[in-house]
This record gives sequence, structure tokens and C-alpha cells, in this order.
Amino acid sequence: MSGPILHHYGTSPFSEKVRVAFGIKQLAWRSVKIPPMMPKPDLTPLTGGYRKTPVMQIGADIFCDTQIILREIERRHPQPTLFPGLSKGLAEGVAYWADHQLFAACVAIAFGIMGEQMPDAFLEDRAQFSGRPIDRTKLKRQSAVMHGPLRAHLGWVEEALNDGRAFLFGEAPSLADLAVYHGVWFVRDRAKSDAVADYVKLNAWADRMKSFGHGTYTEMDGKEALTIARQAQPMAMPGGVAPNALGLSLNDTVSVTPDDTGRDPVVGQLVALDAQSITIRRASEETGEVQVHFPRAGFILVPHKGQ
Ligand SMILES: N[C@@H](CCC(=O)N[C@@H](CS)C(=O)NCC(=O)O)C(=O)O
Repeated sequence: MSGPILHHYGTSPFSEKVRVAFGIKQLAWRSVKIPPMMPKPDLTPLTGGYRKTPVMQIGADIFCDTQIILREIERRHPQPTLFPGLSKGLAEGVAYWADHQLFAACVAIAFGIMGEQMPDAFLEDRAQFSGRPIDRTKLKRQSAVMHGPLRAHLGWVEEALNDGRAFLFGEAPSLADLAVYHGVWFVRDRAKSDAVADYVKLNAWADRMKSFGHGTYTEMDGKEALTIARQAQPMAMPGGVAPNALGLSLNDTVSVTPDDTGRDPVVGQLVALDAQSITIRRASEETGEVQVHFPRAGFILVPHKGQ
């Protein structure tokens, strides 16, 4: 079994969520650096069009979105668990809030500080990515508007940590800590904002999260990752397709699209579907046959038109 390959870039907060998970579990992994904006010529052949960062590859299996990436890492490397104590289920729910509502506030604050230095091409890419125009002159104002909501969201975290616990669900880190941390990292460590500098417990907790590091990794070229996919076989998916409201069956041609940003549909044949995940199979010249996995929450699955 080949180990995880993370397609990412250093400044990406969602990638930091996965890198710190590698640190908590002390895993060895391979790193493929991808461009921070389109085009991503060695990535999109693997995903079938999904452009977001990060993507995890294990042989000919491609995992899109940190929700499913972390679930797969936990399945393969269950110790130490990302669901300690009573956190199962709840940690996923907290993570979903953090990845969406909390992260949106973090982006506004970070762009308010770094936006002026960002090249036009990057801001144009992010406008296309988010589906909304980005006006450089309004970034500071939007940051001021989101300052209060950010403090309200992170105020809940400060309050949760107030009883002296080390992590959100007790003495060991969980998926929820990872999801809150990457937004805090973006604001505090990347953008160097002082928006939450007075949250004493939160900052001590963020330092604890940072100290896990990133595990051990070696750099690898994107072309080599394509060769690895081509030479590997997708893993068996014995669960099959569960009965579903769409009436979809095994091998139906479907499309899977993020419901928020980077809404590029990926088309393939349905291999597996359950309450938490979608797996499709597709092929390209560069990759051979691959299986692409998505989480169920946050993605729109429909039959592909023209089927
Ligand atoms: N829900 C996704 C969000 C990923 C995301 O939005 N990543 C940002 C970078 S941190 C992104 O894709 N930005 C555009 C890009 O890298 O092309 C996940 O959990 O992986």
C-alpha cells in the first residue's frame, strides 16, 4: 500500500489542517506542491476538474475535500484517534461550522491585511473561485465588518477552553481542533492579525496545535504523482451504492460539485455511496482509471445530464 501524497501549497489554510493531522499522527507522507491558482495542470487530471486545495492521493484513489481526507487518514491510521472521548459525530459537526462560518470570517480578516499586496491575477482567480467580484478597495471595509463576527465565533472557543482543558473535547486533540486551528492560523500566523490577540486561552491552545508539527515528508514532482496513479489500481469499495432518494445505482453516470466555492463539476461512474461519502470512477490518458472520493455533506450529487 502506497502512503499518502498531499497536493497542496504552503500558504493554504485547509492544507494546514491536514498537515497538522499528519503531525498529530506522526505520519510519513509525500508532498506535491501545486499552484495557488488556476491552471493546475498536474492536479485536475487526477480529480476530473475539482480545483480546490488540498487533495490527497493514495495510489489511484483521490480524496477531494479535507472532510473526506481526514476520514480516510483516520481509517488507515486510527491511533492516536482524531475522535477522542465523546467527540465522535460532534467533532464533525463542529468542524463543519469551523470550515464554513468561522473560516469565512477568517478570510475577510486575512484578505483585509494581505489583499493589497495580492496580484490582480490572484484576486481575479479568487473572484472566479468564489463566484463574487472582489474589489480591492473594499477589502479593508469588509474586514472591519467581519471583525465582530470573528470575535464572536472565536469567543465560543475561548469560553470552551476556559475550564482549563487542553483541547476542545478534553486532553487530546480532535478533528474539531484541527478545523478551528487552520482558520486561526490563517488570521494569526499568516496574516499576523491582532484581532484575537487578547484571547489568552485561544492563543495558548493555538501554540499547542502548532507544536504538533507536520509529521515527516519528502517533496515529489506532480508528474511523478500522475505516474503513480497510472500504475496503481483503485481500492475495492465493498459497500456499493446505498438506496438513495435520487434512485441512483451502481455505474450510473453522475456529477459531483462543491455547493459553495470552486463549483467545478466532476463526472464519472458511481462506485459507492453512503451517508457520508460518494465515490466515482473515471479515466484519463494521464492517470489511467482512478477513483475520486468526496464527502456527502457540502457536495451536490446528481445524475449527469445526457446519460
Ligand atoms: N471544503 C474544502 C475547502 C478547501 C478550500 O477552499 N481551499 C482553498 C485553499 S485553503 C482553495 O481551494 N482555494 C483555491 C485554490 O487553492 O485554488 C476542504 O475542506 O478541503
